[in-house]
Amino acid sequence: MENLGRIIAEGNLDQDLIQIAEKVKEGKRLTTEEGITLFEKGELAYLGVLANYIREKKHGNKTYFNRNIHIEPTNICVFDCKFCSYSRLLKHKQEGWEMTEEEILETMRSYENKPITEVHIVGGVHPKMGLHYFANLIKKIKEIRPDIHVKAFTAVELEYMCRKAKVSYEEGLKILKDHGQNSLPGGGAEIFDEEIREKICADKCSSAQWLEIHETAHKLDMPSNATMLYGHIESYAHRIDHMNRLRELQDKTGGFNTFIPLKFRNKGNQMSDVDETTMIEDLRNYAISRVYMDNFDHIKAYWPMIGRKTAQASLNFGVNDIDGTIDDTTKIYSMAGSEEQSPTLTTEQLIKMVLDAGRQPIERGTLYEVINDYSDYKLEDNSVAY
Ligand code: V47
Ligand code: SF4
Repeated sequence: MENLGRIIAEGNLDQDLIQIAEKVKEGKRLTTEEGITLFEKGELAYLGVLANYIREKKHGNKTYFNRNIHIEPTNICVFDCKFCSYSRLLKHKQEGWEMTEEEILETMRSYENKPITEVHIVGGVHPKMGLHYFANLIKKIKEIRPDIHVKAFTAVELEYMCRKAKVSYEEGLKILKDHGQNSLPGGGAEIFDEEIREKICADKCSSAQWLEIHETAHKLDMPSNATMLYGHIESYAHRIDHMNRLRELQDKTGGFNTFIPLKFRNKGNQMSDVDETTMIEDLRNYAISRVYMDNFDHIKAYWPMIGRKTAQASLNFGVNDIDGTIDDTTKIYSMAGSEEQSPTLTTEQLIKMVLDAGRQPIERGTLYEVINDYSDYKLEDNSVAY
């Protein structure tokens, strides 16, 4: 608060940046041009002050995490996204993996005595794993673990499943919901600009379809997340355009929980010649996301992708959620070259990360219901199991 006031009062910054700081202080929404100005002219320290002001106004020091696992049923995929290091085309099937239904259910059973609250199910788009297969799988997962929150299937997977099953998005989502699916993750959004999308992921669901699927889910009371894949061949204007389309849909439905910027990682994919962004740019991007996405309650730094150190630093640049324990159950980012090669954090490590950043660790459910407030946790107690 004081810092924001000082930026405005001192008046020795670029006039556009001072005006933006004034708008932020008054709680006003930024325009497209102002968003682009932040990217072009905003230095990290300035952006941090703005983002922190909003973060603390919305959440104080509260920083959320959860106890979760991922299930990636297959990495065989009919699509060919240029940035993807993880998938294998159907014709190279022998290089990929396909979990059987029994293997997936066994994974769930192996967590029977562990206090996880969420399973995140996403994978490649496999022609043999369709809508009804997945609906029944979710039903069986819920039989094993009735209380678990099932956050499953990106809009890319859903578009394909519904098309193959010849049902509308509404019908398809309703079937999944009736079998126990609770919400949708934010993947597959990439960058909505049609020209860039054509270059990096031409053959999968369009931007309009991604937005329509999320809108339909929200109508059915299935909340969702939103992502943005940044730091490849897009411009700052493309990032702001992406955020505008999400901001508009959020105005309409209010169904998004969290915005998750995803840094492009360049190992082992068809875009390895594109350099990765610097940590400074990553923090700037989090901060601008916080400032620009005024109708999103939460901004998440997904630590298996960005690395735990940058995730911790991001807590001073607008981020208020660092995802969960993961337990080494996802390969998407380790295969793309993340520093986190076996992503696992215990609850205690997550608590320490947040406390060391001077924030308040809160264990949440998927929909941000508070499960445990660890603000007064003493690290030497060693009392949190798992
Ligand atoms: O859609 C794939 C991205 C996404 C690369 O909703 C890449 O809570 C960077 O969306 N470099 C899937 N990114 C993951 C995802 C996600 C992850 C964690 C939490 C949530 C949530 C959602 O991963 C894909 C794509 O945008 N991705 N390859 C890469 N080389
Ligand atoms: Fe398939 Fe998803 Fe990888 Fe694209 S990002 S190739 S849709 S697994």
